[in-house]
Amino acid sequence: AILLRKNRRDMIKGLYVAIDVDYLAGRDIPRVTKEVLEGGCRLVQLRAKTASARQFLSLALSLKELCIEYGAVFIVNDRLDIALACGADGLHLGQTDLPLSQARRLMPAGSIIGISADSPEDAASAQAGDADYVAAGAVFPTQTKLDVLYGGLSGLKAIRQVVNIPLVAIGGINKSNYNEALQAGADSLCLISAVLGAPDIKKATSEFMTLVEAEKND
Ligand code: TZP
Ligand code: MG
Repeated sequence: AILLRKNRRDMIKGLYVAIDVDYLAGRDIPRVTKEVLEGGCRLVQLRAKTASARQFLSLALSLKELCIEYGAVFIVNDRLDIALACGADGLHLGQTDLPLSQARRLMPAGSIIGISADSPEDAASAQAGDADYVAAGAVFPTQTKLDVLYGGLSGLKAIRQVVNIPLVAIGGINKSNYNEALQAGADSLCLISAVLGAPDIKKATSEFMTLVEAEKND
């Protein structure tokens, strides 16, 4: 699980796809993940809000295996126990999940820990607490997470002002607006529906990879 390849913060850039088990209800999750990896994404999160621990772990083990095969970073959402049990590269926590300090203490050295920030204050304290990245959203209106706070592009910019660790933009990002999130200072774009809702997931992933790459070389 320990990432020796390079600085763990350098891996939080470009396309980040969250494999949302509820969004994908009934679909073959490892198969969908393989398409995302085939499309070139190298940063993957597993979100399973309603799965049992057993179901979550079983999926996490499969996805971790696939990510190893493709050289991708694998992050588990919410659950430190599942992250540890599957040997994930990292853990993503929200403001009501385990505190960052406890997660840092319990995850293996070198693990990635990302924090969702609802405000510049949250973001600054995540950075002060040694988070590896901060996620800000929802940057655009989204149907995927109904209880999410809407920070908008202005919320993203306000958070960019106070942190220098990698910044992940999330929420409603698609082909027509991704550029605004990058312009606002996001290092990485975390997508669910724009990729997983596409008729051809591999193709949608590779198109986003191309867009994000092109932006970096500007
Ligand atoms: N957190 C903030 S918005 C969001 C999450 C998990 C949903 C993102 O999904 P989509 O489909 O990319 O808007
Ligand atoms: Mg959470």
